Amino acid sequence: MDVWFCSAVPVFTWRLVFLSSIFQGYWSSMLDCPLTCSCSPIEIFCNKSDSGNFFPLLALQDPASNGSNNNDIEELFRNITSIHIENWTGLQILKDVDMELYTGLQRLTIINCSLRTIQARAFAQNPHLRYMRLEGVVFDCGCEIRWIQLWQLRGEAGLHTQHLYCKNGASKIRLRSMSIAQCDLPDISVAHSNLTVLEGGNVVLSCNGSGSPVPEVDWTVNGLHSINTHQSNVYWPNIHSINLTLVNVSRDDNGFVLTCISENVVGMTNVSLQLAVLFPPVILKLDEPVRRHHTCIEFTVRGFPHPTLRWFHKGREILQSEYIHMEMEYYQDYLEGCLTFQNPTHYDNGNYTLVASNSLGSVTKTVYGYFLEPPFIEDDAPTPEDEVKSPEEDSFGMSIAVGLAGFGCVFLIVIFVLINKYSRRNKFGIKGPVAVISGEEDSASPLHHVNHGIVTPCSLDAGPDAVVIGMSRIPVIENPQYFRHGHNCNKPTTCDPRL
Ligand SMILES: *[C@@H]1O[C@H](CO)[C@@H](O)[C@H](O)[C@H]1NC(C)=O
Ligand SMILES: *[C@@H]1O[C@H](CO)[C@@H](O)[C@H](O)[C@H]1NC(C)=O
Ligand SMILES: *[C@@H]1O[C@H](CO)[C@@H](O)[C@H](O)[C@H]1NC(C)=O
Ligand SMILES: *[C@@H]1O[C@H](CO)[C@@H](O)[C@H](O)[C@H]1NC(C)=O
Ligand SMILES: *[C@@H]1O[C@H](CO)[C@@H](O)[C@H](O)[C@H]1NC(C)=O
Ligand SMILES: *[C@@H]1O[C@H](CO)[C@@H](O)[C@H](O)[C@H]1NC(C)=O
Ligand SMILES: *[C@@H]1O[C@H](CO)[C@@H](O)[C@H](O)[C@H]1NC(C)=O
Ligand SMILES: *[C@@H]1O[C@H](CO)[C@@H](O)[C@H](O)[C@H]1NC(C)=O
Ligand SMILES: *[C@@H]1O[C@H](CO)[C@@H](O)[C@H](O)[C@H]1NC(C)=O
Ligand SMILES: *[C@@H]1O[C@H](CO)[C@@H](O)[C@H](O)[C@H]1NC(C)=O
Ligand SMILES: CC(=O)N[C@H]1CO[C@H](CO)[C@@H](O)[C@@H]1O
Repeated sequence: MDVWFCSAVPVFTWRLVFLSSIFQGYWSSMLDCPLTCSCSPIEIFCNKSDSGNFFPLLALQDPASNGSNNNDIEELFRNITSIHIENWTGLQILKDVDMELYTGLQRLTIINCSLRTIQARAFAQNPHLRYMRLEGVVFDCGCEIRWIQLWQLRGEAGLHTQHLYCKNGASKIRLRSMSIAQCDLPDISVAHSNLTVLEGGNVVLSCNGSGSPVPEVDWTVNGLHSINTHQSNVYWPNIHSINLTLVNVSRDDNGFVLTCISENVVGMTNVSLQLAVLFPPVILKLDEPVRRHHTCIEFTVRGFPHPTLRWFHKGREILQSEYIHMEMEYYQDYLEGCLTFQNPTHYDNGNYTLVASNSLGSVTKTVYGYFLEPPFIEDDAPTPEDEVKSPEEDSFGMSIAVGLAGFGCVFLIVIFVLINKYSRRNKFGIKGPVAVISGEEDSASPLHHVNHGIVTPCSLDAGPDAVVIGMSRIPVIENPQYFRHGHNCNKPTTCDPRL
């Protein structure tokens, strides 16, 4: 932003004199306050008569320091929230260039100046302006100030509480009662409401602005990806028409909001429509399973209309269950998510195929999912490879199993001893050694391993009076392989009740 042009005219005098102590540091090194004003970082207050015909602007002190300080200067101007001008007899017109630097302005007071008009859209860059006090101001009646009348009627910027006047030749009338022919807000009409178009297609969007004075019309296309051209035409007396042509419409414009603006000296109207661009699905990402809270095959699919997703494994469609299900979220025309597995086993290893389809097409992609090595089927002692699988879990599970088994065995021995000692009745007996129950029959089942209890390795084939109730199950040991570790206790040395 070029600050220098604003201060080009009568700035030199200010610069010489007014180096106020209000300014500190680089503030004073860059900008000066107008001579007849007093300034603070947030306010410009001018209550002394001045005959200059310009709006008070902070003056750039050292024009040579260009570019590098622009951000600081912008911030200096943005920090000004209040401007007060009084008795400035030369100030007749307020223009948008006067106001556009003060982007943070909230209050503007103009008293006893000879202001005759304020440009329409003068405050286009002052979105925070919420109070304007215009006292002792007599405008020139005319279409140019109709917008102020509309602001007053709408109660914008506090104008509805003020007495505003305009001068029509010799007579001074209330602004409220000013009546100007052919001076109204423009109307706008667009051929479409929302628009749906196939990717690669072409489309023409027609927008008419009408009114008196004849408005300017334009489409805002900032950020639009598709190639676009504008073509305008005026239909006398009062229609300005503009065609926006989009060529080879891009999928990146799906959801884009196009706005047509119609503007004349009285004000601006606009209308917006949303573009929907249809395109067949693409699978942007399909990753091998990763272990998080659950195990997840991550995917990103894009398409519009939003595609439906199906998964296949070993030639069969995967039906959602509590063990395998899909979680996903929509973001514009993207679908991102996970095919989630709960405690997958070697049984789940294999290719997973994602099929994404919408009305425009279908696409597939396959990823190999490797979860676990198949367990050993042989009944022998566990091999080291088996144990390498997940060391921490193994050792933890093993210590629990061994502990529980040991406890069970000791308990049994105690019971056995007690029984032998106190109950010599011959009907009571324990048949043979401890039964061994193999876990292998469970281990091949992929889905039934969650939370299934495992029968204690030391379960006792006891008679009806046996006291071992409660010992028959060891809770929640997930991996069937742990089970084998638990078998240690069936070795005669540790577990034989006859010991
Ligand atoms: C201008 O404002 C200052 C501070 O509010 C005040 O002291 C001074 O008297 C005013 N000058 C005039 C001419 O009103
Ligand atoms: C603008 O105001 C903010 C806070 O109100 C302050 O931190 C910043 O230093 C000011 N900038 C300048 C250039 O005065
Ligand atoms: C404004 O100017 C008029 C004459 O030009 C003067 O009488 C009046 O006191 C001034 N008011 C202020 C506040 O400076
Ligand atoms: C406006 O100026 C007139 C003279 O031109 C003066 O009498 C009046 O007091 C001024 N009003 C204000 C608010 O400065
Ligand atoms: C724009 O105005 C022309 C001329 O009156 C008319 O033919 C056309 O249908 C209008 N288009 C829209 C979108 O209103
Ligand atoms: C246009 O699309 C937007 C967003 O999808 C929706 O809110 C609006 O209601 C639609 N307008 C019409 C006229 O269909
Ligand atoms: C805009 O397009 C319509 C049809 O799509 C056409 O009738 C009209 O002449 C075009 N207007 C301009 C200004 O190109
Ligand atoms: C349309 O755009 C796509 C990319 O968005 C490009 O690959 C293709 O060549 C374009 N087609 C034409 C006819 O320009
Ligand atoms: C459209 O008009 C509304 C209300 O007047 C306004 O808030 C919005 O900023 C305008 N949009 C554009 C792109 O100018
Ligand atoms: C998985 O698919 C690949 C090709 O995509 C194929 O080479 C491989 O044999 C398949 N594996 C299985 C277990 O089906
Ligand atoms: C006169 C002056 O300082 N000119 C500088 C303006 O900024 C550019 C880059 O920011 C410098 O290269 C000029 O020397």
